[in-house]
Amino acid sequence: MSQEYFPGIKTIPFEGPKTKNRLAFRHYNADEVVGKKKMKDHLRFSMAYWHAMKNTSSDPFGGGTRLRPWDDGSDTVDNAKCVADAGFEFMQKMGLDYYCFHDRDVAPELGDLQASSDALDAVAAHLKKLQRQTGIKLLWGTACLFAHPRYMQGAATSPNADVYAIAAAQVKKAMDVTHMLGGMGYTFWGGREGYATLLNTDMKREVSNLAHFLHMAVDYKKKIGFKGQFYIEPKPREPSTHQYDSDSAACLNFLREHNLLEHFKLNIETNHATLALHRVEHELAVAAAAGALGSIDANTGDELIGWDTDQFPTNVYMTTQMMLQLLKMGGFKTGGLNFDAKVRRESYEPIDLFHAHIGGMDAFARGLKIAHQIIADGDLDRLVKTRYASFESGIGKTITTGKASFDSLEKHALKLGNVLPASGRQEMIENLINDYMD
Ligand code: XLS
Ligand code: NI
Ligand code: NI
Repeated sequence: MSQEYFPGIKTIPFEGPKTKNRLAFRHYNADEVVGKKKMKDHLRFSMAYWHAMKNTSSDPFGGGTRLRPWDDGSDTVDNAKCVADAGFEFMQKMGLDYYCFHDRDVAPELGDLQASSDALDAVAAHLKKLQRQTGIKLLWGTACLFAHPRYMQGAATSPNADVYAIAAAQVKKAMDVTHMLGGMGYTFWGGREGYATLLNTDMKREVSNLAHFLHMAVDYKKKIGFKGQFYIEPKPREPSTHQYDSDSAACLNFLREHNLLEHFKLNIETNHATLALHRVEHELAVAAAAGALGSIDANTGDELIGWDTDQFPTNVYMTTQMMLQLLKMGGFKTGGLNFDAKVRRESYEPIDLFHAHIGGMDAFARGLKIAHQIIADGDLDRLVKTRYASFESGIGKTITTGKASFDSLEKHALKLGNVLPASGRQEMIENLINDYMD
């Protein structure tokens, strides 16, 4: 790395909650052990290349505002290498151990597929060198199957077979590059895999084509010996009106129906959960219950704006609930917390990228510590256990073990008087959680 792109900013230190230094961590102390693991191994923070390095902060009403001295805007391999240098300098200074990219973030899309693939190879060789120099790893790679006009009507669900073929070729190449870079995963986000109106849509065919696409990806993965984890990232809408991978439950259903579940886990994004009218902890719990919680795109939405604002997560109550779900399932295996988040359009200076990531990392560090303490104390767990205690013996146990029938339950019910469950104690439990929040 020759040029310094963030002059005047040093590696962000941990200084504890009392520091006045805004370029320091108050809570994230990478090597501090929480439970049995270091914070950095619990949280596995990752930089989203598209938002941190490439996003210009344009919005539907105006162009980009962001100062990005590492990008001259040209579609050249040399420019892409400068962006990569800046990215690795940023990750090193931030203490981010992982990154994620789309093929078209790291390298330019050129006139034809071969030229684009060659450019990607050239930049990937540079990324490999930077990974080796810094120890930073690729959490997952993916292909951008939503920006080019050819994908306006979908990629793996396009009504046009040639578009489908180009999408397949693009994913094949992105998988090759991810494999070459030792990527720990590969994500499928169905950017435009959905429809605007059913009037022109053969939904059954589109969904079935999507399943064939993913089966081909599984076959190709085996062929090249790629051992990384495949992820599907649910999102209900935007850019499509209706997306097929709308939420965790819909993805799991699709994967089961098409015999793909053993090959995929989910990459849950907070803002996508809320667009689907769920809380993120719901999406995490649904995925975890199916043994399919793989990774997290850490961000948050704005309750007053109806789109994917991809803001940095700062709400400790939310990160606590997320970490509770994650710790309960035993933590990440291949996944991590990828900051699929962008600084606001008004926050246009490079230093704002640091403030944003510091806030997100501190919020998750606090969430981790609090969730760990809640689990260690055991009060919450005991309350939940008590709530379901009637299923641990007697008639309840015959239900959980599958030994009950309508006949046996009727026999039991006829002996009962008026039955009410115990109070849910929601408010008391919320008060209990608040005890941990200061
Ligand atoms: C967009 C998605 C995207 C995926 C990767 O809303 O979150 O960024 O994470 O294609
Ligand atoms: Ni995402
Ligand atoms: Ni998103």
